[in-house]
Amino acid sequence: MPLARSLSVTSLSGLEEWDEEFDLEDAVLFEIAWEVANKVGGIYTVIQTKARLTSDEWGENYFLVGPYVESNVRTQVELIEPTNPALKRTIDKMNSSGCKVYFGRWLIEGSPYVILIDVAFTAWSLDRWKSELWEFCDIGVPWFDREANDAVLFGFLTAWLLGEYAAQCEEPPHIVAHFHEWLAGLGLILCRQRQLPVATIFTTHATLLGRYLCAGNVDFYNKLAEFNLDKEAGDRQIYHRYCLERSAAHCAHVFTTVSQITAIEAEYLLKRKPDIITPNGLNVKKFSAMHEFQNLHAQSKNRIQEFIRGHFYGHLDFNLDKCLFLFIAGRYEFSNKGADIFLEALARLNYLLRVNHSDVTVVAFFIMPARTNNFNVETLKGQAVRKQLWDTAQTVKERFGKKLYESLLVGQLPDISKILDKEDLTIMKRAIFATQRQCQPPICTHNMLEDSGDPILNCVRRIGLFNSSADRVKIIFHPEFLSSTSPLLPMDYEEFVRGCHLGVFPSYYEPWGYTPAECTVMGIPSISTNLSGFGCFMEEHIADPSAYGIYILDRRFRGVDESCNQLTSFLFQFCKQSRRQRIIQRNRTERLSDLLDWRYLGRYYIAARHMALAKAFPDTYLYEPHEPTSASGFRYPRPASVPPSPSLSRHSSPRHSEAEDNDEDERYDEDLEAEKDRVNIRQPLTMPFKNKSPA
Ligand code: G6P
Ligand code: 1S3
Repeated sequence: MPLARSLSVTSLSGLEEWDEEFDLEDAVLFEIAWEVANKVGGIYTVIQTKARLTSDEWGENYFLVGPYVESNVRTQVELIEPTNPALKRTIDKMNSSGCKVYFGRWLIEGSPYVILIDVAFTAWSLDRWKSELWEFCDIGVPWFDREANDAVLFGFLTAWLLGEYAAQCEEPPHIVAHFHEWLAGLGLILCRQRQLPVATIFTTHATLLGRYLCAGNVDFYNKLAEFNLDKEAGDRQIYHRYCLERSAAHCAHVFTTVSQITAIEAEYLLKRKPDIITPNGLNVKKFSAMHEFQNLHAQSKNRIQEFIRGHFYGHLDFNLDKCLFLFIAGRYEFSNKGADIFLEALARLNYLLRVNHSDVTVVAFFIMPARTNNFNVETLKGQAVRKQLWDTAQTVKERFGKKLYESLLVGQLPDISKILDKEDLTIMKRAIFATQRQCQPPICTHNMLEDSGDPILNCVRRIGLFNSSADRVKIIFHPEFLSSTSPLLPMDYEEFVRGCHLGVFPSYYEPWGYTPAECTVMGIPSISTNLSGFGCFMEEHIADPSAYGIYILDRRFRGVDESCNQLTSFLFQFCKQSRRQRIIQRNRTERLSDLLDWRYLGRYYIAARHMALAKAFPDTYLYEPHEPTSASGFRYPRPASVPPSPSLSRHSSPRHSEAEDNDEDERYDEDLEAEKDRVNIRQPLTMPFKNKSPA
């Protein structure tokens, strides 16, 4: 018997401390997902951001497998010849048997190898493979479900690839194949059915039934144990997809999901408890200067303010310096993403700001793509008017400057009363007249195709927030993802997030939720919920999340109205903060970014692979589960420095002046304290699920 190699996860204290004995040299990792080099949703972000870390660990033995989509390949992939001889033989053999398999480097950080399979090219095998599927496991895929047909083709082709690769290796290989989501799940089922020498992992990023049930009007979390699963899946015509998902979860050596909340969902809906949670990380960019992200906030905020100047032309009766930018962004799932309760809370916030005579104005952006027919005229006009005012100011300034210069040349101070002549005044008056406007600034920036049925617009109509002068809360619905080439708001998503003050994501269904995580690593506070994977993760690892700008809304144990009141209270408290308090809070938020870095969270993926190797190749690998120690269950402590609540501010004066608010020295004091607060996240964390050591 070969020497058992120990795969220890007891040293979760840092990747550099992984057991020296552990030798991956002859093991090969295939990671298979429909979103490899193919952006559809969040799984793309998982794979793309994790690639660098996984490439560092597996080097030449790491291969991502995805579908071949020509437009993606043209922009993201450099096609090359495979360097691994067994893989080259595999691809050649498949291509000579009627497949089209491409090999290349994905041009992202870590430049991982990608194997891209053209599923349409092998569509001639679809019926045969579907019958085979029916014969061996009674799953019938209907002809009209295009996505499921693609899943069948992709599944048979990936299993073919893995089987052929195993056959082409001179020595028996140790293959790990990590499959993401139901669309890739059939490949895993076939690996087990064909008894291939492959250690398999299945990760679900959201269960099919969970997503469908939540999108309807169902009290999902309280009814988890009561659903008649087959019937619910059948009623929604997704029974075959559900069967593929559930079989993949059961066939896998190791089953994982992205959060504790989705683990509970999986246990009820897929009937298997995940072996380990693999939370989603990000590639955290560290700035050399500590305040760079604060400066970036100020720069991006200036650009958003410019947009606001145009959008509200003629109604710019609020102080932009006292204006807070809030936003919600994501796929347009009105209630799943919590846009419904956000709007309701904004209406309540508007009332509170008005009755309290607050001088703060809130602009709430909704960035959710819907069907549109381009930008609307009124919105474009706003930016044109702003540009014209700017040009007018420049023209007058130039004329003014010239007169000033000429006067100084002859040794005289100019006559201030004459420095602006009649023409200057006429140009300026004309420009001011152009800013007159009969209507209110628009809510929506685009012409909506389904205006009368649109849930956001209908809700705005109901709550009556129409951007009127009296309203302290203004709403802008941008039903398209942001782009730096937009004629309206030329910013990409990252720049926009940096310029905002608070991200609001009160989701009802959110297995993980990258949006608040992205805010965190950019140092922007956010609101998430205890029904989102991110919210639960932060709640578990931070003693006082709101002190760090991580507000977690209770949507699990409260009714909708109560959650809405809590959200209103978060928003109102946030509006009461002074600039200095916001700066301090952003510093704290940014300090959490290590917690969301793949360099740290990647260890859960490593543990999952070790578990799978030990289960599939027990003679060669041994998995030693991590035993909780006193150091596990690590939490970020409450910050030692000043609390963010205005009422508890360390300043004795009841109200800060603007001068104080702008006192940037405070930032540095806070940063010195921050160093004391900064904790070493390389300490071990509790592993929520562990498997047992092999007998
Ligand atoms: C950053 C900048 C400061 C600026 C502040 C505005 O911290 O470095 O110069 O004053 O942002 O913060 P606010 O929360 O008011 O947008
Ligand atoms: C899913 O994508 P979604 O936005 O459809 O997977 C993401 C990555 O794991 C996750 O962040 C998200 O919550 C899920 O919903």
